[in-house]
Amino acid sequence: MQFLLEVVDILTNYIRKTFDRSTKVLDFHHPHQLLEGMEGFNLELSDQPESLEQILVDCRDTLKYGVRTGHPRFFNQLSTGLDIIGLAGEWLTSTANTNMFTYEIAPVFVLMEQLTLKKMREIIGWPNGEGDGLFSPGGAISNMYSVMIARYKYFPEVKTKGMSAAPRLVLFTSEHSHYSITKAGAALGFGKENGYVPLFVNATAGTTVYGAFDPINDIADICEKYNLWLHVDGAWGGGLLMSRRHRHKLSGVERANSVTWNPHKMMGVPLQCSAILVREKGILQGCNSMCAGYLFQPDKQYDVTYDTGDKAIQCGRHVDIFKFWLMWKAKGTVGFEQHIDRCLELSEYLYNKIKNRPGYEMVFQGEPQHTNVCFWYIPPSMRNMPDGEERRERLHKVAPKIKAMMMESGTTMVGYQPQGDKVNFFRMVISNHAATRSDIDFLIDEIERLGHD
Ligand code: ABU
Repeated sequence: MQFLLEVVDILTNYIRKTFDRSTKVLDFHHPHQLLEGMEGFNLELSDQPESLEQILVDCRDTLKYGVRTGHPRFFNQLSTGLDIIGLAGEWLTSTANTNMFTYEIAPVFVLMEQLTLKKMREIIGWPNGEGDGLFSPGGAISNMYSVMIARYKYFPEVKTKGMSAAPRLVLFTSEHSHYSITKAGAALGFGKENGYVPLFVNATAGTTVYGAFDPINDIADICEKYNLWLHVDGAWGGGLLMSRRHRHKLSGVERANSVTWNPHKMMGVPLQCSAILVREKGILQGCNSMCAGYLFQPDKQYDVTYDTGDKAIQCGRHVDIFKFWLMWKAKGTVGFEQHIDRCLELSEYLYNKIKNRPGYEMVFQGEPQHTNVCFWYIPPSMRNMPDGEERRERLHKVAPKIKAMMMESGTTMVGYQPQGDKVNFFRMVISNHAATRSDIDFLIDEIERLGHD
């Protein structure tokens, strides 16, 4: 008990400092430095047990050399923030240490999952919230589920006879969609050739880099005409369904056959929390069930339809639901709406602040649809350079250089990437409800401080 109390002390100190803006976002070290061992902190495993005092030091140092993703100035990822209720939910989940595969060992969590998924389906707009779903280990796996069940829907015999039971299949997705769609296609035997049979269309609601929303209704019209499975990847943008002001960006989502929606992104739920939601009831079970007799005995004393584990491609499944359910209880639907609206207002503030500011060029014209604000910072020495290859080459190096200095000084973090023919640019995203306008101002000052040549 004493040991646990000391761990709690370490954790609460960490949390307090995470929200203190005078604390750094990270204390960067290169991999070789951490591997060589820091003072009192050695990653090597030992044959002999270490003392509990050393274990406490290991806990403290693990946090010390990590990254504070809940810090109000951490803008690097789509999943940011440290929600205190969600965190309590995660602690409780670990304490319960159970598995989602059967009602037998996770009765309360299984019911919470069912009820929460139904609520999400109602918000999507499927009649009476009917349908199916699961929480999975991340958006990429949720997207993979959608491709699997689409294939099963049209060619169910693939489950027992293999891919030779289906023609050569092809799926459609946009250039800006998440790479997990093509990854799922590669893993599941889809190709890219003309002449293959079209089966599946992915529409992205909130692309990873630009935060763009595909026109779901237009795509749904084509899918209906050609009898194709429509999946909406709302891993990033799904959270906007909670907002009366912004949900129109997913207009038509109720026409999808399946939807990926990651509460661990825009809704601030601690990692991991990703749902695959399906309009047709029973198809997940049909596609994936193997009826393992040692686990899913049909003659248990309760209603075994609550043994939801056979719907999954995993066997053991982590309890991802409790923290989300607890946050929903604590905030109410209205609290999630406020969170989403606030993050979008902050990104609008950033966009308005930099769109005409000397030294900034926006990557795409017009207001961002999501919280993604994509821009180049042009250092003073480059501002009068003519367009051309030399400028492109120099500009390509600017964001990585500023980012490296940011990480080494530990003050803030923001992502960058190239996209298509565009050289490296910053992608600013906001999903952390601890961030304020002052943090946006800080980021701009910091880019200008570090980028001033
Ligand atoms: N699953 C996409 C996450 C990418 C990001 O956080 O930036």
